[in-house]
Amino acid sequence: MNFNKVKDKIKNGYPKGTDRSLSYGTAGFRGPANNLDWVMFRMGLLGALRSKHQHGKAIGAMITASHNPIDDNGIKLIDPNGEMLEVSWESAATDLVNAGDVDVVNVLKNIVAKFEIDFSIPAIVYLAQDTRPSSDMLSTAVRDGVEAVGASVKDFHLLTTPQLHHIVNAQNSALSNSEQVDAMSSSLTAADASEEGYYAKLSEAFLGLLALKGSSAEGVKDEYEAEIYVDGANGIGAMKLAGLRSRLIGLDAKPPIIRIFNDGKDGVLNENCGADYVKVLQKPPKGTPINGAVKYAAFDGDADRVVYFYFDQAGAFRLLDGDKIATLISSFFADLVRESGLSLKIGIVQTAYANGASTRYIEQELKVPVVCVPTGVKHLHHCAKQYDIGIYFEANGHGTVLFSSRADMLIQNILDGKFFSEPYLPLAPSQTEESHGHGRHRKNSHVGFKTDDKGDLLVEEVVVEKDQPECKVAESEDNMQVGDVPKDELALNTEAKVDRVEGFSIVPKDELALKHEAEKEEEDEAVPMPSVIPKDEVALKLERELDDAQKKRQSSLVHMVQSIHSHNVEFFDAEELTEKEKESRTLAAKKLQLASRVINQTVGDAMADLLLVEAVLSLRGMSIRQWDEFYQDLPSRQLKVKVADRNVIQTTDAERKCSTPNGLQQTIDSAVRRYQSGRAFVRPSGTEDVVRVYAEADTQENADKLAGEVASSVFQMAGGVGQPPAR
Ligand code: G16
Repeated sequence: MNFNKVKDKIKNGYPKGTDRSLSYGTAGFRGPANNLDWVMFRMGLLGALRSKHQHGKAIGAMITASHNPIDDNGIKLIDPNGEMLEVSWESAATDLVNAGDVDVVNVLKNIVAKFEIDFSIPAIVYLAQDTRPSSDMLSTAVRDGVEAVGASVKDFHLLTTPQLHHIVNAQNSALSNSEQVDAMSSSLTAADASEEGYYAKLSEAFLGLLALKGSSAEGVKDEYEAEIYVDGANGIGAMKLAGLRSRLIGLDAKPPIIRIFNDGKDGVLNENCGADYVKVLQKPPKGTPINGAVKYAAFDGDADRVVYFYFDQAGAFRLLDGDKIATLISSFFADLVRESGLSLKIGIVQTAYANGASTRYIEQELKVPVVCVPTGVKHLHHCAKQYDIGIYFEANGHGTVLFSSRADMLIQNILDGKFFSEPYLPLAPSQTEESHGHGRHRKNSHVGFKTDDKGDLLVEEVVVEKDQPECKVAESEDNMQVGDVPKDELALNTEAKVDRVEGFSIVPKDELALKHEAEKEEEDEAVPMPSVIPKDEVALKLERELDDAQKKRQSSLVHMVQSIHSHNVEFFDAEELTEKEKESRTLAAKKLQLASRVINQTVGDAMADLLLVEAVLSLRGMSIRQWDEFYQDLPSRQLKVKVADRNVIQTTDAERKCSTPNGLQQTIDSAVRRYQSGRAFVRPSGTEDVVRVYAEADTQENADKLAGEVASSVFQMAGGVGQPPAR
């Protein structure tokens, strides 16, 4: 381990640029671009170490500040499976960035020791950047960091953030041959690990899905608007969407007409445009072409978020944010799961920003469970992995859908003509706490049943994932149901069928006892008196053993039936289905599989999400207005407050309450009580130097007033700087 080059580069190119303490925020390091080169250099070092730690697999480094103004920049590191950097490495990143210049090498050595890194392993970092003017220079700094520890760089230059996530995942997946990086990537090949591979994957699946659109039922009008205007935020998303659009040429499918505005030709990145602007200010972006357009979407600066909007008949702006996208997608998947006859557990993950009306709609109308976690895709993503189909969306439009390997397998079974449920029936995920590293982590496992060759019932525990951050899942059993087969009927039906299943090979008690008795009698005859075990004792022992065995079997059966309840598994034989039923289950499975391929399962992706939403609307013949009618948003308002140190605000309960500064939460509570349907919370941003305030209430006026009151309290009690917020 020779770090001389590192020392030299720090001294002659990348001295530390601040005494302020920085931390790996919601999505990496972010700040004014003119003081970030040294951070980038250090992240290049860390990316190389992470790659060595991951046995030389590619690590991604994306230079972007996403929704932030053009003069900011930042870096997001990407793990080998295409997901965000593992949380346990975030603290290593923070330590490395906060070290004084002379301490950097020591911190590197500590990281090598702590994570037991074999420094001799070759490493590679995949680099990409958004369109910011500072991105070229900062990308060079990352490269210098990577190369200073002898690792190599593959530079993809301009990409959207989700494209780089996809490429990293595809590359590592393809390289791992038989050893899967994870289920979602199992079908990816080396050809997928490129920008072209990304377009090919998305467009093939999207066109395949559109081709399954049936003719509308008689009397049902197809209301789908096949034309959409997309605000590219004057960023990378505009450029890459044009690339994707050129591949959307279908023979059997009619792809939508995509028109791009704010394409960067004459506007400034994120200035009065983009998904964040549209969502936070609840107004259309600058340059929205009103004439003739009926449906719009807006991307953010690195194209990992999308929101929709339109103008109603009175010309009023209507926003369909991440919550609305989540409801559209969930209802689509819930329908398909029902139609496919599969027992797949669907769940939705939201944050405190989710509009109260959306949560109510999902729980009460769609009957899908909702979990609330802190802001940041890393939290939502991990939580969504608990489901067979885990859907997560932040209200700001950042989200995706994750399919478990079990879901992939069951869907494929139907496509292979296997309509019956697998004999393997996992129970709801059980979580056991264990002490690990810096705190409490959860080991996530399924307890399941399967049958062996002889049909004997076996119980097994399958560990799904280790080191998962805490994520509470709603316990309500009713909420867990996707299909609606009455529980009792199903239980009875299942019990009856289970009775018929081979595997309960217990020899009836009496027969065994008799057999034993007979043997003993034979022995008694052969072996005279003294060593004979008294007959009654043997019988009792056998009885006890049989009782135990039977109890175990019974409790397995009870477990199995409970499992069936919670997963709504149907036991049926293929012969019991009519050809029509088989056809409709196959069609649903096809749609599920194609939808799982349209979506980018590594991270929220504006382009992939846009295609999925368009596919859902098209298959359903649904207009944006009809989608908007799912539920009415409660009016809401978001504000930002500048304070001297935003970290004086500490939060709890998935950021819905603040624990410091003292008394702030009580002040918020008493303000909330004064408004009908009032709700409000505050939290420090992880991407900007501000405290964010969110409020909702029965009317827009009340939501605005409540937000204003809360913002004033933050300003007064948390060390506001500059102009106090207007009330
Ligand atoms: C990032 C994260 C999102 C988060 C957003 C705002 O998005 O990926 O999960 O919602 O920042 O975070 P905060 O409120 O902490 O500033 P992006 O699109 O900016 O990378």
